[in-house]
Amino acid sequence: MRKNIVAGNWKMHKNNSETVALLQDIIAKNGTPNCEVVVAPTFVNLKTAVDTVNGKNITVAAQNMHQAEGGAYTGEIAASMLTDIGVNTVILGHSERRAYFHETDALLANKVDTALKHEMRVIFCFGEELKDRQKENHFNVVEYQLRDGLFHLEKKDWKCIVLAYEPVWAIGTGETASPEQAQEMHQFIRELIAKVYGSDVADNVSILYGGSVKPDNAKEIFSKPDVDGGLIGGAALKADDFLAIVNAM
Ligand code: G2H
Repeated sequence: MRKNIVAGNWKMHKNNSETVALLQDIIAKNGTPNCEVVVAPTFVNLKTAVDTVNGKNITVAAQNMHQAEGGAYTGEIAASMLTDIGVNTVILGHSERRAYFHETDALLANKVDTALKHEMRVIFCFGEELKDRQKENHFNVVEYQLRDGLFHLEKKDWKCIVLAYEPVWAIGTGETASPEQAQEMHQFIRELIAKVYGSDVADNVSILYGGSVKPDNAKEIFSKPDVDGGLIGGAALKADDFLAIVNAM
């Protein structure tokens, strides 16, 4: 049975003391959620976050990592550095990484391989841009992102993969895909995975929706049968908003 997950992607927000304060607020107000709760602070605050949530049933994830094992890559972070501090989940392929840091599907396939080699779980993001949807090419775009980024994997690898469909036109814009648009795409993705890997893999992979999820729209989006949770940006930066979304699951 697949897992429900609500993950907060903090992007480049919150310094060290703010990270502790937000986590303590989340811990204090968190009840017994019906899903796994994940937070992804910035690299410099990951160790602090791991120590703060220790024993509190909150997973700490990284927002990115480098594909190499180590070496002369100034400014980068290796998988082994993450696992060494207790971070075993990594977000890869976020549209901001693709757009501003030129991350291609081929590069992401490499990063996925490195993460899996280190027995990490990958939250793999993908999604079409507005122009793709306007040309009604969104299913094709998503299919190719998945084929090029993930479909080289073996069936056994999929237990370490979580998918996050994030239509770029809905990210940080206040515009959200309608619950029907989210369901339509999530169903398409699950059927595609079933075709390539079989229904056992498709039925067990969690598919999160991301893009302007807020306390007031989360419940309806999460009520759709193929939406297994969310990747939350702006609304993950306040404990009350984030937990309202967690509790909508
Ligand atoms: C999409 C999402 C989190 P927001 O980037 O990954 O951000 O909820 O602010 O649109």
